[in-house]
Amino acid sequence: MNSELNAKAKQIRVDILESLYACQSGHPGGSLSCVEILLALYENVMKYDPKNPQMEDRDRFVMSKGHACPSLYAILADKGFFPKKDLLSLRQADSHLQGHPDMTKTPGIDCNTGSLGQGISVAGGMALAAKYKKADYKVYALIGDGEMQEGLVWEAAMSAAHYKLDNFTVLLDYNHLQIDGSNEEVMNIGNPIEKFKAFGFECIEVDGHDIDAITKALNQPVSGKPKFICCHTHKGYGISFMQDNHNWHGKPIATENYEAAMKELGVEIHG
Ligand SMILES: Cc1ncc(C[n+]2csc(CCOP(=O)(O)OP(=O)(O)O)c2C)c(N)n1
Ligand SMILES: [Mg+2]
Repeated sequence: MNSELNAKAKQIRVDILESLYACQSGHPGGSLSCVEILLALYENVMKYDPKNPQMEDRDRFVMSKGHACPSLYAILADKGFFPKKDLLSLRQADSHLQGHPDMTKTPGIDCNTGSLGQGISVAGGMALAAKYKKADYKVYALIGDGEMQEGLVWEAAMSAAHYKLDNFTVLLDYNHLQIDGSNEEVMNIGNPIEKFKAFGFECIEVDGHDIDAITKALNQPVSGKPKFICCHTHKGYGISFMQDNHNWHGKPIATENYEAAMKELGVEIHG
């Protein structure tokens, strides 16, 4: 594994927790579970220009599980879309970094999301638009497993296969937990791979915390079909007391928890 990118993943986790601690709200669990997925996309695969966020032929990323945007904000700041200090204004009324992604405010955001199920649908539309325009950009959407309970996800999947969107990749953050329990308890989603396969996708399964494996899956060529990458992850990954614990889906981080988390990430806190 690439040790430089693993070090970056750790730094992104520090940035996420600092921004969430500063605003005393937001979603730690789902933000921490998708760090490696976003790093594979933004470090290894996607075409974009932080100095020209609207570049016509950029690849598009849609954070369909919009509540996990602190991880996307941390990566966009790291890539230079906006200053890193902005991360500490997360969720403030006058900040461009709102609790859910807003394309009218934040450089590098291509779609407003937050209402689960909508992002993947818009992303499919963007991929279809690229086909009509004969543009060669690609579209990537990240969905949550709880999000798969939304009917819209399946309308998007059906149409992506119908229109043979081989420029469209759906990544699943398969952490088995949603807002107040496991998927199995709340609403069993069954086998996501079998489902997306049945809907006409090319399906690949990877360790969702292995940046190289995710990158390889993203780069695997497909023709005439959309791609589905099932990323096996842990909610709250990287912080022992948050990991695999749905109680950390969305809650303020108390000072003792923040200090313990920073210690686990090897960061000394002063003052
Ligand atoms: C349509 C809709 N219903 C409910 C919510 C509230 N909500 C926010 S996150 C969440 C759970 C999502 O779980 P999952 O997709 O598994 O996300 P992750 O585990 O990656 O955080 C819910 C129900 C919402 N944002 N949108
Ligand atoms: Mg989940």
